[in-house]
Amino acid sequence: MFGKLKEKLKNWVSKNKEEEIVETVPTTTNKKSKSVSKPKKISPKKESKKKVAIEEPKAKEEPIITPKKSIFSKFQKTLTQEKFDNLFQELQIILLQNNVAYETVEAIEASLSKPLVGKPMKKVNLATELKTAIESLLINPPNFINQIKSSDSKPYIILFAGINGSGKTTTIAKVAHYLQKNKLSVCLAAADTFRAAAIQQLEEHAQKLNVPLIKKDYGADPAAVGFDAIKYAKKNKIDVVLIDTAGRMQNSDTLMKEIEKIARVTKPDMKIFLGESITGNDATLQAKAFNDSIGLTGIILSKADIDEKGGTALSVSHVTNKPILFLGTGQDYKDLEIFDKEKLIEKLGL
Ligand SMILES: Nc1nc2c(ncn2[C@@H]2O[C@H](COP(=O)(O)OP(=O)(O)O)[C@@H](O)[C@H]2O)c(=O)[nH]1
Ligand SMILES: [Mg+2]
Repeated sequence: MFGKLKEKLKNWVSKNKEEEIVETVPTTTNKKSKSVSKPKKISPKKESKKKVAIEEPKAKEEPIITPKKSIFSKFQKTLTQEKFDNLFQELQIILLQNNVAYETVEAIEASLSKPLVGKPMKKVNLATELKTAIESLLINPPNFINQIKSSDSKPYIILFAGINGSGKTTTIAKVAHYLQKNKLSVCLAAADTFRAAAIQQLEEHAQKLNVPLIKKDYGADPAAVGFDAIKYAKKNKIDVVLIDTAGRMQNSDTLMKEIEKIARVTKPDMKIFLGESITGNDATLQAKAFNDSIGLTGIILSKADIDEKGGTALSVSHVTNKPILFLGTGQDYKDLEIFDKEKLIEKLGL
């Protein structure tokens, strides 16, 4: 994750640091004096002394290094609003190109400008301030297993929703595996009755994981499948019911009404939106719409393993005010990473 973004941010930070460039001033040809014939770093103050020392008849052009006239070294004392705006303009493009949502970019601008504008140039640490600004957008999730184990809900019901292909079914299998590893029993509800293949796909996972699957015929009422699974879990003292649902676009009224009905009937303890990390702003908009419709508990972003940009992971919590619970990092059952904002920030390399 962040392959592209990390590099761009690194460039932005180093470009805007006080740098040095080579300027040409006359100096001596005396080869014996290494200190004079070699390019040397000198400060603007020392420069005048240097010029006196090199006043010799056969002077030739030789480079010396002086501070570069970058945004941070125009010999200004403070970072003005205007300078900040220039500086941020470039960062804004980088962030938008890497899938950070517009309103999240605005939030980063607001939290960056506070500590930077009016601050002495020399004291500005762009990387640290940017890291802090991004960190403030992220939410660490509560402990998933503890939440389930400490709940009075028996069984504990988790509903998964999202658009087609976002990774719901695969993630349900991963979560079932994770719950099993933590000594919680699981059953799966095949409430994606839209496609026969979807029921079969979940059935294959149920067999591999050795967990019960509750299903009805293709085309059956998905809410009824969920209801039956809960009944089964109660009867068999199963700890957790994971409800798979059909993919639906957030702008389909009928299908959004359907997921609302499933949620009404099954009364989930957790409602999880499955988003594809790589789809960027689309995933953020979808999460927002699903949150408005059913009120999400949290988000799982799949395909983080193939996301070079990473902006969705930085935006989705800020836009919905809901935590990312896990990141999907591959197609195996083990490829489910508990979301940890410190770990994510570390990957940004700031
Ligand atoms: N690389 C990668 N692929 C994933 C991940 N999660 C799901 N997939 C793949 O995405 C495709 C769609 O997943 P599926 O679970 O069927 O999505 P659904 O339509 O939402 O149920 C499948 O080919 C999965 O193997 C992930 O975290 N990383
Ligand atoms: Mg599916």
